[in-house]
Amino acid sequence: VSLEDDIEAFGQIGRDGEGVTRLAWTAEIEAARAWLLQRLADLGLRASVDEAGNVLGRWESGRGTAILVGSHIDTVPHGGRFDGALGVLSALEAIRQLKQNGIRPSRPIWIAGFNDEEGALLRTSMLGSRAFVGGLDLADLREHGVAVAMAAAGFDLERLPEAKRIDQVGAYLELHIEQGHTLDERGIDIGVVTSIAGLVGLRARFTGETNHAGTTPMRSRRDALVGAARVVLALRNDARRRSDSTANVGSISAEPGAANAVPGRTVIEIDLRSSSRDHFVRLEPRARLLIAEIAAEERLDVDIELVQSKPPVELDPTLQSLIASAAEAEHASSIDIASGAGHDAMLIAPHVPAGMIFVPSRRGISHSPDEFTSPEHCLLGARVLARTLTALVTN
Ligand code: HGY
Ligand code: MN
Ligand code: MN
Repeated sequence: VSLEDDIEAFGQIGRDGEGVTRLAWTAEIEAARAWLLQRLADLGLRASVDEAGNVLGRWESGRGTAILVGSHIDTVPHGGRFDGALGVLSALEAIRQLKQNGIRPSRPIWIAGFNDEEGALLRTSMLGSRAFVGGLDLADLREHGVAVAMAAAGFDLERLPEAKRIDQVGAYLELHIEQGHTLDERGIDIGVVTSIAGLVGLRARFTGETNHAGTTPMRSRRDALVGAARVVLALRNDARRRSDSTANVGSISAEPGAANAVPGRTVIEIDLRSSSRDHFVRLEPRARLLIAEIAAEERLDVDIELVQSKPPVELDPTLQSLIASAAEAEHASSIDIASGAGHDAMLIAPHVPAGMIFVPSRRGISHSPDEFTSPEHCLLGARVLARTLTALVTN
């Protein structure tokens, strides 16, 4: 078995035309779990599924807390084959290399295939890693219909707190595709991740008045879609003022949804990010103010819901230098890099030292079927991961 074979095989699970769709609590993610359980067992690890649908593989060796290595097994709708998957499959490859090198780890090594990092089905992003660190708000999940989806997949929402196993972990490593263009453009092999941008998710519901498109005077309309459209542009313009921030409105719906009716109701979903801790805390209040101002000008009612808030995190400096040394030992070029994308490491880093390795994404494309990282870079990344892991378990 090679890493390339695993990428090919895993990419077939949930295959959706040219892309891949594996959403939490669906048959596709169940098939991904079954595949991964088998691969872990083949490697001689103790494989299990936890209460949050995460797959865990344990190499119980030595003593003390475990080094956890992994990423997520779910995807966005019609996503690529590498986001998340590569972190899990390269962890399998790293274990293979350690075993080939006859390493007897001085402490346990665990592999995690986290569930629902993308939160694409029910907007429950990083549910798996949140459960793993004990950071879930059950009341909030109960309200959002998560129990029904979980039950249909054979899981029990009330048991999610039992998935907390962070106390048995001493450090975390995650390899991931960069999902940006820096490494690819500059021809660099490996990114040593220094920090991950914080993100705020908001949902804004605008209510105006539905009426006839041809008879309602332009001046007296209360058009919810116009208000939302102005917000989209205002958020973009606001984010453009800073190099450390982004704003995205990735979903919009308008009702009644007819070309000849003034839209009385519109809902947008907003994703705001900043790598600056100072600016991060201002993201939500600034957006709320701007939305309220535009809604007032357009004579709309607006309701704003906070969907998620994850502060920026710094990754562990000691792990960063281990990763940089491992890259050097592999004769790979490397640079320090900040992550604009979110990762399970964000949830883990506040609890134990966490390190991330980036490999190049062709043309910086991700969350798309066109996501691609060359087999050479995938393998090089896995080798850097294996060396870093070796350094952590042979002292
Ligand atoms: O949106 C994110 O950055 C994460 O990968 N889900
Ligand atoms: Mn993603
Ligand atoms: Mn990811």
